Amino acid sequence: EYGMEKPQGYNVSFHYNPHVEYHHFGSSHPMKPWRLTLTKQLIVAYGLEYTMDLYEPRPASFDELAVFHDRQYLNFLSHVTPQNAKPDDPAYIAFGFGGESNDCPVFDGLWNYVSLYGGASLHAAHNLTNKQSDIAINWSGGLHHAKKNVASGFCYVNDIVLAIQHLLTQNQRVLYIDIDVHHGDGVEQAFESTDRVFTLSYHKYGNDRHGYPFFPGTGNITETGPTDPSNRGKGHCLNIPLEDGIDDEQYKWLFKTVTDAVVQKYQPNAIVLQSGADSLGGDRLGRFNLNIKAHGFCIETVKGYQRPILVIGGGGYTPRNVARTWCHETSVCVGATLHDNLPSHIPYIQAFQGSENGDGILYPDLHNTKRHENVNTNQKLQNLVAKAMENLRYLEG
Ligand code: TV7
Ligand code: CA
Ligand code: ZN
Repeated sequence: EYGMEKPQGYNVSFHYNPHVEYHHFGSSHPMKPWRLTLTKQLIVAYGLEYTMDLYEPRPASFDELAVFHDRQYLNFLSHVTPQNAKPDDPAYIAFGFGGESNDCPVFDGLWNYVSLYGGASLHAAHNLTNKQSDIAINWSGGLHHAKKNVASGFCYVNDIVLAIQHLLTQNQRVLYIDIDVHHGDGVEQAFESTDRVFTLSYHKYGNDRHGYPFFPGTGNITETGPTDPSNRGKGHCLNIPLEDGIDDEQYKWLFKTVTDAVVQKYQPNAIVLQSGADSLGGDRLGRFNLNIKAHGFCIETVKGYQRPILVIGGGGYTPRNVARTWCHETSVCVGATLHDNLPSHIPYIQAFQGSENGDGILYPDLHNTKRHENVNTNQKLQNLVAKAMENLRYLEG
C-alpha cells in the first residue's frame, strides 16, 4: 500500500559555475579556487550529482552587485587589472587593495571571478524564494569579509549579504550562521541596523604569542551589535569567540546549545549557513582540531530546524580536506551516507593518497594536539554559553 511512497526527502540544488576554478590569487596565496575542482570531483565520484538539481548560474551583473556594493567600488573592481593597477593610488588603498599583506591581490579575471561566485549565491537564494529547493548549495561563495566599498580578507564582493537581501524580499526574518574559523564581520556589519537578520558567528578570537590579533580582530562575546536602544539591530548579533585547539565534542555541544537557543528565540523563516572549512583540524590558516563529521554535525543540526537553507562555502586552506568536508556536507544535505573508502575513479586521486594526505579515505583523523594544543576548557565554554544566553535575553524584549 504505502511501500512505493517517495521517502520524505529534501529538494537540494547545487549552484556552481566551473569557470571560478580557473582563477588564481597568486602562487603563494592560501586561497585556492581549484579546491572547488577537487570538491566537485568527489561529489561526482560518489554519485551525489544525481541526487540534486544542478545549475550552472550566469555571472551576477553590475546592477545585481550594486544592490549592496557602492557603484564607485564596483567600477574600480570591474576595470582594475594587474597591468593597469596603481598600488600608490589612494583609491586603490581605500578600496582595500595593496598593503603589505596582499590579502586581496588584483589578478587576471578578478571581475569575472567575483561575478561568478556572486551570481551563484544569488541564483541559490532565488531557488529558495521560488520554493524550487529546500536546501540550495553554493560552495564557491561565503566570502564574508567584503564590505560595501572595501575588499578584505580574500573577499571582494559579499555574496552572502546579496543573497540575504534577496531572501528578505520573501522572508520576515533570516538567521545567518557562520562556522568559518574567522569572524563573519562583513555580514554582521551590513545588517547591524536591522532586526530582520540575526547574525551568529563561531570563530577563533584573540592574540597570538607575538600579540597579533587573529584576523579580523573583532567578534568578542561582548560585541552584540549597536548599543543604542533606538537601533532596531540592537541585540540581533551573537559572537562566540574560541581559543586554539577546540575538539569535536566541545564544538558540537557548543554549536547545538547556542544555535538551538537562537533558533528557538528568533524563529527565523530562512537560514543561511556559511560553512567555511578552515575550522577543521590541519587547516593551513586555522587553529581548531575539528574532524569532518563534527563540522558536518553543524549542517545536520541546521537541517533539523526544517527551514529553507542556503549553504555556502567560505574559507578552507588545505584543499583535500575542504573537498572531503564539502562532499560530506553535500551528502548530509541530500540525506545519503558515504563509504569511507574513496571511489577509485577520481581524476586527482593522488591528492587524497599517502599517509600525509589521508590514505585514500574520506574521513581521515584531523585531530592533532601537537599542532594546536586545546586551550578551551569545558569550564570556559560553559561560561561562554552562560554569557551567550544572557545576550539572547534581549530578544525577549
Ligand atoms: C573567508 N591570514 C578569509 C580569511 C582571511 C584571512 C591572513 C594570510 C595570508 C595572506 C597571504 C599569504 C597568508 C599564510 C593569512 C593582518 C595581516 C596579516 C603581514 C604580512 N599568506 C576567510 C586574512 C588574514 C597573501 N590577514 O575568512 C598573499 O598566510 O591576518 C591578516 C592581515 C596584515 C599584515 N600581514 C599579516 O577564510 C574566505 N592573510 C601569501 C600571499
Ligand atoms: Ca565564523
Ligand atoms: Zn576563514
